[in-house]
Amino acid sequence: MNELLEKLSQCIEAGKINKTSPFPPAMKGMDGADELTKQALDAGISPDDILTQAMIPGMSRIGEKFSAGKAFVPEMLIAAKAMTAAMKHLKPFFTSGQLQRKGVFVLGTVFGDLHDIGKNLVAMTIEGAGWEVIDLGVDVKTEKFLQTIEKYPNCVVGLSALLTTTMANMEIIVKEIKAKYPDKIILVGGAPLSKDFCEKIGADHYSPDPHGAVEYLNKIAV
Ligand code: B1M
Repeated sequence: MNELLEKLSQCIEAGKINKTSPFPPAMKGMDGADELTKQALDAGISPDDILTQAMIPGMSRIGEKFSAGKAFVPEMLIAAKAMTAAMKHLKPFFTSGQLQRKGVFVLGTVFGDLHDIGKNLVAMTIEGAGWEVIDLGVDVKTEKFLQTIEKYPNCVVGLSALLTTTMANMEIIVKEIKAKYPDKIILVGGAPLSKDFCEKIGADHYSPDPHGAVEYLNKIAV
């Protein structure tokens, strides 16, 4: 792989945002994701190669480590920040249509539930995997999901719940979405959930972590 792309991929994985960022200490003073993405574009490397050969693999590696318990929330957050710094340079190519997203993922924490740390990690990881993420936030009512699906008819929906009490609200949302859009794919997650619960409420997939969500989305992306 091109040396610049190799370095950029390492910066995303390690959470090296830019030259002045102090983390990780071993990369102090070195160019980070911000500078390297700009350099890659200036060197004539296509935005698509930068995204698919450097950024997404870097984010994917940290996601795999997180899934395996070899990386933790702060490392995921800082990797996502490095990804955002790189993504800033690619935004104009998405806007112009030169770069295509894999799809639209509409995500929210179900109504009655205010927990968003895990949901935000899922959002960042999925965005880092090349999807457009519409994050509806927390305490999201069924109506809001339905309105957003109307706006993005081909989207995949993601629901997060952290409380045993709000798992019941997740079931309401899934049932109402499926009643109106029987083919809509719904992915669910959150600490108290299980595969059995996912099947019971009629959702399509349960993932215990962001990486599993990305793996599933990549499988279903057309
Ligand atoms: Co809350 N809380 N909390 N809380 N809170 C828990 C969840 C709890 C287990 C604590 C406990 O009692 N031990 C407990 C739930 C018990 C239960 O129902 N089984 C609890 C409770 C009871 C409450 C309140 C009711 C407390 C009260 O007021 N009496 C209250 C409810 C408020 C509400 O939501 N209506 C409440 C409030 C809060 C705070 C606001 C103070 C704060 C939330 C801040 C925020 O999110 N902005 C908070 C916190 C921080 C927690 C704990 C400590 C940490 C949750 C967290 O962020 N984990 C939590 C106890 C614990 O987990 N140790 C607790 C880290 C995060 C990375 O993991 O969210 O599981 P997680 O997300 C993971 C996976 O689940 C998965 O990927 C993420 C990354 O691996 N995932 C998905 C999540 N969503 C996904 C979606 C997917 C796929 C994967 O696809 C769509």
